Amino acid sequence: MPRMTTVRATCPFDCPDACGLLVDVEGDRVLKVRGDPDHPYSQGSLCPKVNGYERSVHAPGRLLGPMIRTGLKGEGKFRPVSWEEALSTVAGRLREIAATHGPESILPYSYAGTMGLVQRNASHAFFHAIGASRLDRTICSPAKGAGWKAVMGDTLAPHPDEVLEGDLVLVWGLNAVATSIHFAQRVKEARRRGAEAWVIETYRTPTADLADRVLLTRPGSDGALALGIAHVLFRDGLVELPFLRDHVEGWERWRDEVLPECTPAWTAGKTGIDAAAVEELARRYAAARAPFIRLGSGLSRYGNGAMNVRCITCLPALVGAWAKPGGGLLGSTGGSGAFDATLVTREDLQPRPTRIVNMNQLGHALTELDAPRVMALFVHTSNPAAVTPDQEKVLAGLGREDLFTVVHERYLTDTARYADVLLPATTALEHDDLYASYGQYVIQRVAPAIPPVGESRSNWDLFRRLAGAMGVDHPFFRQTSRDLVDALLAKPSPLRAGIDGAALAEGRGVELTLPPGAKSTFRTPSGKIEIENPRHRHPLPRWLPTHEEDGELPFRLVTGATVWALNSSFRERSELRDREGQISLLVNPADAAERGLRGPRVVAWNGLGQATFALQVTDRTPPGVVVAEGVPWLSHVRGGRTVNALTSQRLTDDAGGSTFYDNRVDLRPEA
Ligand SMILES: Nc1nc2c(c(=O)[nH]1)N[C@H]1C(S)=C(S)[C@@H](COP(=O)(O)OP(=O)(O)OC[C@H]3O[C@@H](n4cnc5c(=O)[nH]c(N)nc54)[C@H](O)[C@@H]3O)O[C@H]1N2
Ligand SMILES: Nc1nc2c(c(=O)[nH]1)N[C@H]1C(S)=C(S)[C@@H](COP(=O)(O)OP(=O)(O)OC[C@H]3O[C@@H](n4cnc5c(=O)[nH]c(N)nc54)[C@H](O)[C@@H]3O)O[C@H]1N2
Ligand code: SF4
Ligand SMILES: [Mo]
Repeated sequence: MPRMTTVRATCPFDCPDACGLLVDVEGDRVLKVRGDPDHPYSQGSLCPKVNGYERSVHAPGRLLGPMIRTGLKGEGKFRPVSWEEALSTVAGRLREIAATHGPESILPYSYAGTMGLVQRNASHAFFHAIGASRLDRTICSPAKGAGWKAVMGDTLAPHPDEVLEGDLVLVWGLNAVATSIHFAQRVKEARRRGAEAWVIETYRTPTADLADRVLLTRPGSDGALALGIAHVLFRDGLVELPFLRDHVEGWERWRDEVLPECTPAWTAGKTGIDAAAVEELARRYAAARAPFIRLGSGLSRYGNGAMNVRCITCLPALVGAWAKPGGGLLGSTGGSGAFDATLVTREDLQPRPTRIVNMNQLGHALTELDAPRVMALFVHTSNPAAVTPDQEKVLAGLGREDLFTVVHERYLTDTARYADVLLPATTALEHDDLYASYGQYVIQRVAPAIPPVGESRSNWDLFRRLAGAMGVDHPFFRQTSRDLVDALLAKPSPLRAGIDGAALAEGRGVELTLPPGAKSTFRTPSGKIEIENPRHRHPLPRWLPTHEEDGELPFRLVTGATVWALNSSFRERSELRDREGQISLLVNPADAAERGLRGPRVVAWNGLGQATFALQVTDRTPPGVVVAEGVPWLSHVRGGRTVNALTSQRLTDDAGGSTFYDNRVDLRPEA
């Protein structure tokens, strides 16, 4: 009988918490995944999805061996084959397609099913080496990064624990109770210590229930709210002049040229928040000893997303919050530069620079893009049939008989159903990797807890073998994933100077060392906070409209997260689906009455498609805004179309980001 042992791991999911795990193992089975009490950030607690992750690792639907399609595209019928046959089929078809249509007719598609620096990026070097099209990986929140960067450059974000020292916390466009549970815990703790918390949202999320005050702003109007606050701060002399004079560029021009028209009444007109509440928030913000903003990505997924973030990012400068312990703004810690991922991604292996396809426009790429047409699609670590906007177009592309599609997955996802060759992938408990977080500052090196389940292979293992099968002969591909982890760790970074190397080698979560005064060391070209940014096409932050500002259809559609899944991950787990219940659309009672909706179901539609939801009539969402929480699998819902049948391929103002919340729909009862 094998004995039970316990090993450490990191939660690999695309979640800012990057929790520490303890994994109880017996032989080649994971018995239980639980929280690691020694992890500096998560301190032993996990969300309901990963507390029980052994059920995903050993799920009844886990793909155990390679398969080749026998049924129609999308039908999900396959026959088992050996790895040898699968790899030679893939290598043969890719070679043939590259020879006939050019290598740029091959398109990789991957995102963040795992956040591990090696496995997440494991295919890049291979596709670069064969000259495939490149993918612009912008589905999440690059506009948020661009908005921050326009003002703050590469300044390090404050440590999330600083919120505990804040006396005013603004949780802005973040449903922390669902998506950053350990930050939500810290907000509760800050309140216990006397802080006041405000939530700024488009609807009353579960996180709104934690707050002292909730402001509901019209979708995509947060830039106007920030401009209104700035107007009041200057108008009433509430700004911290010495800080502005010493550390901020362009504040006077902003004050004189942009802010005069951004009165509370103007703000109320744009946001729907009454002018008195704008004044009150501005005064509260100025009076706080240490105001802390935790900025989510919600408000960045609009046609004006980067500008919204940029306007908000100016606020801490006005009150000198960066100089105060517990003050400032935390959007993401992902830009810390703790590791150099280009050691894995290796764009230098390209024979020549190839074209770049924006991942939000996969539908366009598969159905319309030409010169050359996409003839091979290789998907891993993502489920585009479910998560990518303009689902009808994506499905039309995936359904093309002349498209050769390879999918590397753990489950029979909606995308996997369209594969010509379906390859089984490991979970993060079965491969080596190295993790950094985008919501805190802990890093962790992780070794496999169990061997690969069935015949599954890790991303890196797959792509190094495929390189071999395609005759790509470069020493880079002779390394193991452990070698790549070592290489990432071997390159020094100031943030890793003086960390506990022994603990890291042992597999523990280790806190990076933020230099003293990091958040007030402004890493911009001018060395100051750049409210005016001369390199930007809009040198001063200002109001920009959303794509759907004046759209024709009556309802704004917000598509937020659910507690019970992470994008389309965890949908293999029936017990989580049961706890979540039916996928609903939240509709205000007045709107439901006006549209004659009585339930149980409602159809939301627009010019792109339609999707059927359970109707949930609730005053948690204001009139004019309907909300769909979660990104389910198409195979689990009535009608086979989900919320992304209603979202568009349009991009953000900067950085080519997705605009998942910038939609309009109309509603009708299900016939
Ligand atoms: N349980 C769970 N956890 C997750 C995920 C999940 O799907 N489920 N997703 C993971 C991923 S990929 C990410 S990127 C992260 C974090 O993702 P983030 O996008 O940073 O945060 P969310 O908590 O999803 O919250 C976005 C919130 O923004 C709100 N919102 C939308 N538009 C506006 C607006 O115009 N103004 C304002 N003020 N608010 C707006 C939405 O209602 C929503 O509640 O979460 C990760 N963690
Ligand atoms: N309507 C709407 N749509 C959204 C969002 C929204 O708010 N609203 N959020 C968007 C956001 S923020 C994001 S980041 C995207 C995320 O979209 P994706 O990155 O596609 O994320 P997931 O849906 O979690 O799917 C990840 C898939 O990768 C697989 N996987 C995990 N690890 C591995 C691995 O090591 N190897 C391989 N080969 N496969 C693996 C999992 O089994 C899973 O099926 O979704 C976006 N879609
Ligand atoms: S999904 Fe997020 S909250 Fe849940 S265990 Fe993973 S990192 Fe922690
Ligand atoms: Mo994301």
